[in-house]
Amino acid sequence: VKLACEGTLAEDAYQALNLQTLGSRLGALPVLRARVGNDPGLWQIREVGDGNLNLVFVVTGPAGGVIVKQALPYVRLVGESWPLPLYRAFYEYQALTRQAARAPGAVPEVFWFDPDQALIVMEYLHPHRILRQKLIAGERVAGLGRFLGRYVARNAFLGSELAMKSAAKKADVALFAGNVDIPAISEALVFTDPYHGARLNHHNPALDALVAGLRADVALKTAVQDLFMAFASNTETLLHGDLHSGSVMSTAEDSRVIDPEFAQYGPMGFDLGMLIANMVMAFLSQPGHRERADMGPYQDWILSVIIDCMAAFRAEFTRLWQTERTGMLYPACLFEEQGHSSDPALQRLLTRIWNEALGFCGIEMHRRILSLAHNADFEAIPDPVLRGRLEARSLAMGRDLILARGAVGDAAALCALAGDHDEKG
Ligand code: SR1
Ligand code: MG
Repeated sequence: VKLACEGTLAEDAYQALNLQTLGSRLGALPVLRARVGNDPGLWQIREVGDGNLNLVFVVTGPAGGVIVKQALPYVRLVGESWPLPLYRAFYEYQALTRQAARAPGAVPEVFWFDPDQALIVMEYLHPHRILRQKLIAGERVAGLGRFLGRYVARNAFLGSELAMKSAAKKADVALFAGNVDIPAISEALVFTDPYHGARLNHHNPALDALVAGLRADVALKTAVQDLFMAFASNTETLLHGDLHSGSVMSTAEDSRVIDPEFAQYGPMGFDLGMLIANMVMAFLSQPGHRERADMGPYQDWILSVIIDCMAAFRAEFTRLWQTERTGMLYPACLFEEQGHSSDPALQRLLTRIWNEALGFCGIEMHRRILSLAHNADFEAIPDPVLRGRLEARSLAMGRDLILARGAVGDAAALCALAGDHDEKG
């Protein structure tokens, strides 16, 4: 499966690229020659992967730049003791092409895919930076909430049988069902490990008593498993699957979503919940990153992103419901064509998505503190005492969301709850 360009690498067997070999191995590829420059000797190559799994190279030269992303045969964060199949790059490529069609302009353009080398050449987003870094630095991004809400709504709706023909959607569910090992990471790290003493877990010792309480909380663990069952069994749409603030790149006014290698079919509320959780954790962690005088306005801006995101999600989902409901679900023949409004059905569906999103949000707020993969929002706070206090707030709010999310009616109520859990609140 190679895209609209000629050429191949000299060898078929997989080899991980490095700074020394990239130029000679990819130097003949027309896509790089056209977009970077004809002479690999003039290319500047940097490895910038700060995620947990892959190699990511920025390759620039006289003609411009590209990103070369290559999967490693193991989890980078852990090492070779945790093997991970290279075929995941195929699913990332498949997800990127679907998302580009469903939310035009929202993801980097893909120029080349090589399944043997598990390698994707894509658009170099510049001067974009990882959103999480911007949130830690206190930088604003215009239009962020609207962009994210629209991206999630379009992918949720257009990847489901609300819009897709059932045969095409079932074939795609079957295709993505081949991506076994990546969902297994979320199944363990998100839904299981935070709630028992799993081998790779780690947490701030200041949280020991709280953590013991959460792990002994049967009602909490049961509610998490209910949501896990929805995640594992409900194939209603194609998810990004890992939509945190490290999967968004932004300038002051432009954003893109990257890294859909965790793409799988799942419940519509999952991406929304992960995204909101990461914004809430950015909000709660602010006392670790700036002085009180600067903090209030910036925290208000973070909450406004959540409000804008949910407003845009609802508006775009509603617009698509009214104009692109071409699948087998909630068909016009049962509603509009009989003179019945489908709006109550839409509102009921949006309420269910919101409720599930809040539950997934609470779980993400736990797992980033309790299991293997933590986030820099908390980890970059040098004072372990302050960090522990803020992490404890995320654990408490996460528990509220998992167990009492029915009381959180909308984004404003969620933001009020975040305010209640805030250090200064
Ligand atoms: C072992 S991978 C750990 C985490 O990194 C990814 O970004 C996902 O969030 C995953 O859970
Ligand atoms: Mg990632």
